Amino acid sequence: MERLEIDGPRLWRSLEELGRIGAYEDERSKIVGVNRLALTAADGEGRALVRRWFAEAGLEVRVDRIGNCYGRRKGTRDLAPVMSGSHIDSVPTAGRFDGCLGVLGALECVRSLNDRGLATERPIEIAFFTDEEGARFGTDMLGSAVAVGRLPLERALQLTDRDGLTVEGELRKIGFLGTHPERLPAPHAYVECHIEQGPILRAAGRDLGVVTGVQAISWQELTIVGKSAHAGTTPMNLRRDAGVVAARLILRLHEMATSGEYGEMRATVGAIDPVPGLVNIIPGRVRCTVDLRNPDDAQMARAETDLAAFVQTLASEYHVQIESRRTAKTPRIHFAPDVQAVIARHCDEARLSHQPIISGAGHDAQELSSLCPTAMIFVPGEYDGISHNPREYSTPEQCTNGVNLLYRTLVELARA
Ligand code: HGY
Ligand code: MN
Ligand code: MN
Repeated sequence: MERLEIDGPRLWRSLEELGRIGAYEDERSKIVGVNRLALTAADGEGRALVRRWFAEAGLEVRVDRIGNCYGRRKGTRDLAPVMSGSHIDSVPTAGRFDGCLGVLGALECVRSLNDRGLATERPIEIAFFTDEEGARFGTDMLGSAVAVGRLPLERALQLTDRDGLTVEGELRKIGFLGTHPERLPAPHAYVECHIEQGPILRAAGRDLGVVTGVQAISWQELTIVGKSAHAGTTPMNLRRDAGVVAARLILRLHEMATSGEYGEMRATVGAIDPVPGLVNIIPGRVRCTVDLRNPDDAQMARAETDLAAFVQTLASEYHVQIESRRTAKTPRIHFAPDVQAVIARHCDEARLSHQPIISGAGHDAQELSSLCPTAMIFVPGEYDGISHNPREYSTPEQCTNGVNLLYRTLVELARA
């Protein structure tokens, strides 16, 4: 079969059009970023646009009870579909590619099949999943985790954001509280195209990455309760300063991650909210988040245990209470070698350089891997692959290479 090619400019136009929804100008860098935080009006607008594109591509569209949106292209035989997709919700300071390349890339594969009038034996199903980022409701891969049964629907619908608004209420508000059952029947296979979001492929001069799996993720929210008091009159020995405890925690996490004692661990305290947060009052409360990543489950478990012990020593040393709430936990994931092999073979046939790479970020694919053989294609990024930042950027050529590989891989897997 002559080489399958997508319409690269059409893919790029779709990325640009979706990227205009929730666009904002970063006041410092003047770079245009994207803010389509999960289930906000902007996310709703982006969802409506992509759902319309699914319908215009002739897909059978459905929305499930957690707001996941699927589009199915019939096959010549009624078999389990080959699936592809990702997310279009974003962090508040995003670029145009994280997640969107995977959803619009899958759509471009369908559009290209339609252009050629090409039938596949297996149906091809594409999707965008709800709240992959977890930035608003606190746990990542929310929609795909419900679809595969890792998270119960009721618990997911009742999650709340900082203002106490629920997932269910916000889905209803944007018109995506669907009625279709949320548990996804096992696809035949799942392949996701995504930007690497890191420096490795670009630095190695590789065209693409064949993703071997995803590192373990552990998120928790700590609430440190000391005592608010006057910053001037309160002697140092009488203080119960929650801010100092948070600072000790941040430093300890940095030491743990850089010491090598926990393997290739990464640690981030991304959110720190001191209360009352005023210059002349000792913070009596601090809410902060802990994000741990580790490619080794045993090292992750050791780090979590040691962190919990350290938190206890801080509590007694500073006479504060510290409460920990786990908000996300996923193990190290290994993707299917045979799906990776199909991707690598198509890279070789297209004379595109590639290398195996583990994903530093979480993805919907890690949830789908519990249902079916799964793998991912990574596209390099410019500026050290920066992501979760308006500077996120992959070139039209890098995106076209990645989606061409997705296209060829899906068509091959769709042969019964
Ligand atoms: O946090 C992550 O790894 C992903 O961006 N949700
Ligand atoms: Mn993503
Ligand atoms: Mn992301």
